Amino acid sequence: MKKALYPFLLILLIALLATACASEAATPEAESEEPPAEEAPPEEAGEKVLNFYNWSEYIEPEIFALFEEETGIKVVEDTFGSNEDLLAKLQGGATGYDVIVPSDYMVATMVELGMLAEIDHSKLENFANLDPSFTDPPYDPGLAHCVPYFWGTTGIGFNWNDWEEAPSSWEYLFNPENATEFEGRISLLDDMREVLGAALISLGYSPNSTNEAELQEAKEVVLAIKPYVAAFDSDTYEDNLVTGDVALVLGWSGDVFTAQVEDENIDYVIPEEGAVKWTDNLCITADAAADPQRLEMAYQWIDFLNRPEIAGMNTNFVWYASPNAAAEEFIDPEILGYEAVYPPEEVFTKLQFLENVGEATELYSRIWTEISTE
Ligand code: N2P
Repeated sequence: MKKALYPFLLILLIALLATACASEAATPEAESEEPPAEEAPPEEAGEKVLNFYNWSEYIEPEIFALFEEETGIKVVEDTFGSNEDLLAKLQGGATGYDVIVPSDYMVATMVELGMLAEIDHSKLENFANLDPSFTDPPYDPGLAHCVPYFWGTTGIGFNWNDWEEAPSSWEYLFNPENATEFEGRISLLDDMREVLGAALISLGYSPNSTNEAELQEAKEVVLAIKPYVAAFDSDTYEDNLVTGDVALVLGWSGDVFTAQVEDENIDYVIPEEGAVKWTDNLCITADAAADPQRLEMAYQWIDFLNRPEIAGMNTNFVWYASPNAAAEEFIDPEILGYEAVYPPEEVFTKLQFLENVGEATELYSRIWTEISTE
């Protein structure tokens, strides 16, 4: 080998190593507070990449490989822990994400802000698989912008070792007398709308209240148990339930069930006063829609996720209910029969969506900051 080639080869080797490390950091399982996708690793010439911004632990990882095998498109996943984090990231200038997963009320906010593309249903072969009760939601009439991905509820996760009867009232979580017993072992979601929403419901108010006095009361409810709270955490509480580091949580249904798969003493209850239900949605960003190639890949990804067998496989992994009716035959009967995943009518009627509260969002943020700093 000629000496003159050495510097060139060295540079090539460094470049290859850098690319390998960078794509390692962007593997689907990697949960990261990494820079936004516009700073994603350089793509190899001709490589097709779709940037997916999803809730943490919210997809069966095998689906990435199946999609890539079939389409040649590599999905790079980055994760977030709350709708507010997602919004802040996009408002902070992240333009690289193609498909994102906001919940109901955040879809409405993002539509208002012009952040989402309109969806052409005729581009989605599997659109017809959706359960009709999901096709005209109040937050996105006629599903003009997004396609429902999963739905679930926000309730109380607990361990039967600590209870004779299920803690089926918000009292068990929010009454400081009960909370003292769980000092340092309570975990609440790191999510202002969910935490204040649950506190508001426990007081008999709407989780969408914009009344300052009611919100102040809700703040006091949360502050009263804060001394016993181990963490405000939306990403690792299910693992902490399994290790026993936390024992009483405000959590999302499927996350608690994935903990139950590890330890059958862990369980989930929707409190009798009612709770929040939510639908998370696959939406194409306005940025992606401006580029025909990105737009096409986004449709392919959303359609793939809506194939009955893929949607079924996804629910079997994450334990969240699927809005995809055709997926049912691929869902584990144990999950389908589980009332806490698919609540019966009398429970369902007590569930409420969080809504876009408009200008009151600032009030929520202020109160949330006061809770975290007090
Ligand atoms: C899964 C997160 C569920 C999202 N880890 C709740 N909207």
